[in-house]
Amino acid sequence: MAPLLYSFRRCPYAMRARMALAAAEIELRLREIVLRDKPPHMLDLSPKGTVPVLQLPDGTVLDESRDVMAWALAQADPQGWLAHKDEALMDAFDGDFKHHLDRYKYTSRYEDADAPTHRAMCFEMLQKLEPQLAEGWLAGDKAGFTDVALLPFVRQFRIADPAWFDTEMGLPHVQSWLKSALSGPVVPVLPPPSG
Ligand SMILES: N[C@@H](CCC(=O)N[C@@H](CS)C(=O)NCC(=O)O)C(=O)O
Repeated sequence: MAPLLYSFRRCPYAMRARMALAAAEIELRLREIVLRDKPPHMLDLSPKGTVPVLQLPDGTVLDESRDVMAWALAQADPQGWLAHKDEALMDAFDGDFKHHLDRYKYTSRYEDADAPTHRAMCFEMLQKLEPQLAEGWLAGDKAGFTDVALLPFVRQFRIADPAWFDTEMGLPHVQSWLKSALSGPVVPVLPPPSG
């Protein structure tokens, strides 16, 4: 039986998992969920209640997106993504960047959040990536694990204010990095920019 993936279409963690699973050409049983109505079976597998959750045929459950990516690419890594895996950078984006991104994008959900301040914090982190992206991807001219892990968050950052991102932000390497990922074919195509 094929592995079972619980996913939420717009979740950046689920996106990175889906991209690695697609790159590895893993056949899946895909269950897209709604976060406010989580399937009991998903919660049985992983009571913490976050997506993605992958159940392997032997019953093993992976409920951290980077573990799902690593498992998928251990099965097949035709594009050599495992050659570049920067844990510290991924920690920074899963932590600080995501923290500020949520407060920039969903400001009204947070008391005292100030969108320009949180955008500036995200911008600072992207500014540090700009020189590293001169050849197209974080580790040179080929995409890697870290690119795939970070890009869904950068996609969301753009969606919060596409006009600002496209015309005022600057950072041309960051912009073309996201464009390459959105258009494929190096990275399996991210969903269209709709939220
Ligand atoms: N560290 C987890 C984070 C996953 C996560 O936080 N996913 C969000 C959706 S983007 C979630 O499921 N949140 C639960 C909820 O909103 O109820 C991972 O990397 O898989």
